[in-house]
Amino acid sequence: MRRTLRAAAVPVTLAALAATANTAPATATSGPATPAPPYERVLNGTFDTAKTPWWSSGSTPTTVTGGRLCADVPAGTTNVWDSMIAEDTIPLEADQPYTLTFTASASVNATTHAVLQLGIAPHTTTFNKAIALTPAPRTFTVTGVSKTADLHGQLSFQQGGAAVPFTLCLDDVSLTGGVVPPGGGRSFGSPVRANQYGYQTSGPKKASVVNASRRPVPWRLLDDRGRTVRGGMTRVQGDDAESGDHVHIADFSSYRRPGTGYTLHVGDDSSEPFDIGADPYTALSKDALSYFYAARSGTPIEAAYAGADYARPAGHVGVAPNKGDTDVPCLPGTCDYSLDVSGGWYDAGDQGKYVVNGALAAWQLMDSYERSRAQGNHQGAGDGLLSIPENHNGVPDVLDESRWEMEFLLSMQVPAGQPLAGTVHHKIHDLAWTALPTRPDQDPQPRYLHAPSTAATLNLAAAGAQCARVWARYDKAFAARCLTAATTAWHAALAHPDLFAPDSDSVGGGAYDDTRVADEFSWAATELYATTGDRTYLRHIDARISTDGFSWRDTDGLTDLTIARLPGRFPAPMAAAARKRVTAVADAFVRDEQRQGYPNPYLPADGGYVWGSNSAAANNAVVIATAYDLTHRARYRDAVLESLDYLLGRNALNQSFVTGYGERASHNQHTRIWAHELDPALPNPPKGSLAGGPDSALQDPVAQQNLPGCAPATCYIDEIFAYSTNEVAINWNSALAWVATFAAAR
Ligand code: 9MR
Repeated sequence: MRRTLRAAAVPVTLAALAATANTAPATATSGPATPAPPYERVLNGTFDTAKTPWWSSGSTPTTVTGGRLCADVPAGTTNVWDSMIAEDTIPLEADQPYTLTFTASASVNATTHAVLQLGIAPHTTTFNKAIALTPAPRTFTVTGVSKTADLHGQLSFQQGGAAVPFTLCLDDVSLTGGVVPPGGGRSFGSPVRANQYGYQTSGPKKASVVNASRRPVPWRLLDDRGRTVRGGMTRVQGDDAESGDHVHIADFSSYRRPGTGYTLHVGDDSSEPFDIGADPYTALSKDALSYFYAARSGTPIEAAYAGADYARPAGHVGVAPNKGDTDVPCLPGTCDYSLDVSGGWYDAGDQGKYVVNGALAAWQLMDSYERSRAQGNHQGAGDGLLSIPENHNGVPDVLDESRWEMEFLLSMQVPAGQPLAGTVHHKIHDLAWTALPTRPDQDPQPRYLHAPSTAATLNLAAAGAQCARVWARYDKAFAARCLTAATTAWHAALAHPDLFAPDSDSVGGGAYDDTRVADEFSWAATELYATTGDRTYLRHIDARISTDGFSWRDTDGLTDLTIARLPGRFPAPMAAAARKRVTAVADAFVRDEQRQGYPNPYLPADGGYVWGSNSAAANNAVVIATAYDLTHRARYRDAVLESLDYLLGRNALNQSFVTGYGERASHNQHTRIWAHELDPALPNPPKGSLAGGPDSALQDPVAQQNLPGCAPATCYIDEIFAYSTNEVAINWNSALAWVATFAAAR
């Protein structure tokens, strides 16, 4: 139940909210003061078609009928909050009046309580008023003054303890108040934005500076003792469309003295501090890869490896209250067997496990290994580098870690003798969303296998073929298992090319829907050909990399990246063509990065940032890095390092998106495990966790409440319920790990 959520640390944005709330709203300089506009604080109070983001207690099912929200209220519950209809994450300002109006009726004369309070401890109340309902709809008004500034306001209608069951209908719910306009009151700190972690001694060193001047302005680099060690003039980059900022670039690349606590100054403004060092990225590579151990399912996370804060009992090993994952049935009506699908990594802030995303993340770790081996990079191909149970076992740690997922992926294949044998279940997850926080071993939800999909089947074929290749030298039996599963999956996909996971299947887990699988066919054929040399796969290899990049849904680019990684295994003309395309796309990404005020290699054609835009940035950096491997041209390597600058703070938000890396680093990511914002006894996500990043489509209520009107590059908030901008996810950390490992000097 939501009421168990606990106190939140006050995020920076709340401080901004409080500060803004204390200043009077803008008024005309003469004449009577203009009253603050009545800002609407409720999302979807008219219930025209949908009920989101409203929710109700399990006891109180609701439907939207005739443009109203109607609820079946049970009799005989104990507490008034045992029957609730509510909306969460309503921003409240301290000392501001709020006015609620709504229309309501009940099938019998009954009472509800209209309550505005914090949805998390200490549940500070703005108003709590008993409302007498009648069969005839009536309109009510309730007012109160908020005592606190908090993003976690909760408006609810509570009617537990009713003597007889009744139907309650609500409409035209409106809550107005506050002086901060929706999307206002945000502060991004200093206009001088640098990589808040560290620059490589030999690499580019630039900061982006928001400055209205049309002419260059002076900058100074200060060391940790406040001495100016270098100075220069900015270059005027100009108006930056994605952020709306007018940006200058300060370039101090020529400064090469290692040290800590440097700051870049323009006028009275200074950047967050940063280091300059020979190898800042070995640490990031290690931390980004260590994320996966902390996210493992099916095994206790041990303090000896993860640190005491991150230790937890094994999740989903068939021990109550868990109902998975050792014997998981199919969703009713889809099959009549059950599978042991324990293990793998939890996908993200939720505890679902999804084959398409898991295979991409595992592939990316294995690709990092293959790349590192080919390039002699110890960090990505060494044993004993990560703090995991399998270190010092003679196998590179990154392979050990990816195997944890591979074993799970193999277990998702439909067994021989069953209908659709050889295809792969799309996903396994909870029947309903659990509350935040929920530790994996405490998840009480039933879990189900969802129907097989062609996309999942081809993902297993691709990752399985790669698995066979990379494990051949370390564990022949495992390599053989991977290859058998991959070829079986391939043939099953050919036989069933149109099993599509629906986009509507997103309750209790993500949909990961994908109806275009030509790209997965090509990628799987590429991996299978690279491993086996069997020419029958060649005619299926037809996808190409493009400036759309790649993702769990669009894997076109992985065809060319694999060919470019392993040119000797492909016919020479294919290898030459792939190489040409990869470098051309990398050139475009470098151009995109350089023509923006902030060095993001992701510049979508429509200007909008997608859900998980940081992974798009990191994956585009992977393409640029691959161009470096193909050409050894320094400009590609420099562009990769600047992409890391973007992720680590040189951006429109002055925000490092990597936990533990920088003064203003994301740490309230959406996760049920490391939900420190909601329970101070829990840790923040582990160091090296990447947040999803700006998403200009505002796809969750927190984003809709707090980010309307945001410039695309600023549509981000470090708040735990903002899942569309601030989730952790395995495919995002795999991209970060790949890039950081590339950048690591060892
Ligand atoms: O990364 C996914 C993104 O591309 C989609 O737009 C989004 C909505 O479908 O889902 C994202 O994946 C989430 C998944 O559905 C459930 N687990 C958390 C994932 C990261 O937010």
